[in-house]
Amino acid sequence: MHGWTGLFLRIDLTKSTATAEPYSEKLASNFLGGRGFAAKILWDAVKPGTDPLSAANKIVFATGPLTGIGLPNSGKLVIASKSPLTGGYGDGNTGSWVAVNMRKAGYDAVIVEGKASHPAILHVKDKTCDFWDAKDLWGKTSFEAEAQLRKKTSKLAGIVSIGQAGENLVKFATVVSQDGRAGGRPGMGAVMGSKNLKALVVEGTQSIPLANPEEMKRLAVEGYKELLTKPIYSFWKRQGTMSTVDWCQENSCLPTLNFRQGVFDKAEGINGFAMEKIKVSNRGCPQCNMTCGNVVKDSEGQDSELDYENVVMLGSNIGLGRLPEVATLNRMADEFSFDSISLGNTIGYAMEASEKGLISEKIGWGDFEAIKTLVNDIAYRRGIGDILAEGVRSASKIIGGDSSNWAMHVKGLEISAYDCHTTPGMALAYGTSSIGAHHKDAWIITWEIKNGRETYDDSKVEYLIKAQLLRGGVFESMNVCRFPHSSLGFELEWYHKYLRASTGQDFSMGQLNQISDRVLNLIRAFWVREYGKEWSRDLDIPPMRWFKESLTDGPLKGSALNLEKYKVMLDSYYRKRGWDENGVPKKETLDRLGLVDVANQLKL
Ligand code: PTT
Ligand code: SF4
Repeated sequence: MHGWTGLFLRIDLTKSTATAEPYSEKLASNFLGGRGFAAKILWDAVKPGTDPLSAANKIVFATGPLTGIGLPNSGKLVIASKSPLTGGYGDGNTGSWVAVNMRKAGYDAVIVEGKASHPAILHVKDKTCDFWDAKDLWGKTSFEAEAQLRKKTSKLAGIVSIGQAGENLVKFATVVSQDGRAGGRPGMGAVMGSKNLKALVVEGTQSIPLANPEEMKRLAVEGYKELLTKPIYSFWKRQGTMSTVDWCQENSCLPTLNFRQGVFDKAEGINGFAMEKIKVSNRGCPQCNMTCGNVVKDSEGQDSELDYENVVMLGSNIGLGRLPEVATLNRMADEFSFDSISLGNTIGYAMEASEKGLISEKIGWGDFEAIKTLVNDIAYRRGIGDILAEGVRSASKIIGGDSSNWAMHVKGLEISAYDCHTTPGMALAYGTSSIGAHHKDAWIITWEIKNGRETYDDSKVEYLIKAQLLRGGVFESMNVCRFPHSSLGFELEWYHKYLRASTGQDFSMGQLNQISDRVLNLIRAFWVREYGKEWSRDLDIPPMRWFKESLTDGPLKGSALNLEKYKVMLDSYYRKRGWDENGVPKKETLDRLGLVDVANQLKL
């Protein structure tokens, strides 16, 4: 095989064993890599009904045929598992040297199962594998853990780790690397914690088998040069994703006070230009020349790496308009290994519950000291923090009142940073995303606003499906960062050339879309299998706040989504995907994609 190493590394933490397992060329060409591999491995190996925090669950660290090759933005790692937050398929895609080193160690994925008897570090170095004792690191932040481990390894070693949120099984704990990259929103950090796995360290020194290494070298250099010519490149280096704050403010979709307002009176205090005033450097994922991580000095004088989502969810959504304080919360999220989006969303929920007298704790909007205390309480599961550590879906069931209407999640995953009171297409993207409410599969909101935000027509459904196939399947499975294409306009043709030089095969767009369709249908089947009798099309409907309570401020004050029209769009979406009226893939759809065994398991 070229392009793929042809090996997975299976780790059993209970038995402290490591086994290299060859996989077939058919698997590679049917699922490509990254998310495709992860979905297939989890479907096959995780028994239906498995407790996500039990030894029986698996966590997969996966790469693809373009990962780690030294072409633009190829240092990305998929981290996937059955999610303790949602109960369905969960994954995230983070930048990490683990991705590059894993390929250089000769593996395309590391599959971890079982549970270590005491806190452990998994260390993979080319063909050797050790289990290090982690008792000195347990209880430390992810930054401290990585710094300590770095002393024992080479400078270029890849390290991903968890902080106290992961150890204490906070359901939205994520996995952190390089003091500011984080991946696995739906609780992948808690899965690591449940396995007593503090960190994964990978060192690799071999070369990745490529069909045409010389051609790849040439194309990689050309690709990096091409990115420099893109008109938006220099502004991107200045602000990265932070320019989205102003765009959302101008378009009434900035999450504010738990997704109520769409605009924030202190937006200028947290926007890209405010960030530039306190910025000290750029950071980024391996093998990237776009380095979109904005490092600033936070209110405690420490470095914090900012992106749009983090700033808004820990800023406007909780009423905080002072960027250095937002940056402190962002750094705390990374240290504890919280997913910052779910953290900000959950704090917003708690503030509203406090305001409405549903909880006795006093947590005022924008009250920085109270927020810091709450963040610590969630990390250590103290008092109300213990309830909030379960995520807003579970918390709303305990806290009650009408709070399930404004617990802002889909399928248990907290909504990321776009208010959809006035964007039905983006609401549908959240409703049908493959991990719960995340924008990674389809960020169609800018297109939607440009092309008529008020409509519920089929063109939106078609555009959404196209975006999901490209972003959620193709990019996640080739496994490279999508920003060169989605944000700078780096043409898709480059990826065809890269795939050819890597694998020796020509993948047409049609073939890539078919792989993507297969992967996304398999993920859908995973949800249906895990939810069983609880599965319902209602799970594809965003929270009632967007339908029943209109925007409370800004030029679009008074606007809300129409539930009946949303449901018509959802029906159309199902038909176009080849799913039945409950959103379950039809037998003929699965058969067409070569997923006959999946249809059989679902008893279709
Ligand atoms: C991603 C999600 C996002 S999406 C952001 S900001 W974004 C938040 N970042 C967090 C963080 O930081 N620290 C933290 N403790 N929690 C965080 N949670 C949130 O996680 C990220 C970039 C970004 S920045 C985006 S959109 C793109 N996402 C990609 C993707 O999903 N796939 C892909 N092939 N390429 C992508 N490129 C971009 O990568 P999750 P990262 Mg992230 C600090 O992980 O679980 O997918 O959630 O990985 O290395 O930080 O890069 O405006
Ligand atoms: Fe990472 Fe940003 Fe570069 Fe993408 S553009 S690889 S997210 S630093």
